[in-house]
Amino acid sequence: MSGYKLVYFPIRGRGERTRLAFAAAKIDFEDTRLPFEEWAKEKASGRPPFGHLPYIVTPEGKILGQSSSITKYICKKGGLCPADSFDEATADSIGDEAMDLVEAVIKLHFEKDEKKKEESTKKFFETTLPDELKHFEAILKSRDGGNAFFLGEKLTSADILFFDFCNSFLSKGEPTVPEPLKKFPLLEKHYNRVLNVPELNAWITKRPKSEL
Ligand SMILES: N[C@@H](CCC(=O)N[C@@H](CS)C(=O)NCC(=O)O)C(=O)O
Repeated sequence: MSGYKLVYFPIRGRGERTRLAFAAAKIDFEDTRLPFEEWAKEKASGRPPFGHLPYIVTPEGKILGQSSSITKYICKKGGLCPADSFDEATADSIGDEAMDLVEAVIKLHFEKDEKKKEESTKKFFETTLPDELKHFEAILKSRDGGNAFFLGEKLTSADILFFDFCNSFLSKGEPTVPEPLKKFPLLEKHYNRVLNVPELNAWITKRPKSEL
């Protein structure tokens, strides 16, 4: 064990992106899956930064919260960050946009008003998501004609965060190309490219199954 620990609930949710980063970075970690009934006690301990999960504990005992920041930190540790600072910021911008989509899907999932949920879900899948995917495909195409990762030959946090949105939130964790991606051939190929990174594929095959 490397001494890293991830603390999250027993779901993919906002924690899976970091689990994928650990796998891609080839860094072992303790995958602590806190039962929901134990959350109140954990929150009261004051350990979770900002009072949420996930967080990681480093081998030195330092604690870091916010899933995107943790994911980028682990990618950096694993050499999965672009060396050029503009490329790094570009990777961040792709990851942030993907996380905006995750938050939109989570909001739809928890919408209590059934009529509003139905209308908003329709609008998201018919308009918002295809518009967004068009942008992601254009960005992908701008490097190596779209035949590599977002920032070129090397996998970065941008690929992991975008893949996690598609896999976890559109394909419900199944290793299949999500329907909305099928109209975007370069994104479809990118999905399979990330899925077939051996370390990611091994993790996805062995990880515990959960609905969310
Ligand atoms: N932006 C934060 C959001 C964290 C968040 O809302 N976590 C949820 C679980 S996915 C949580 O801890 N909920 C329980 C609570 O806030 O009391 C991140 O991405 O880490």
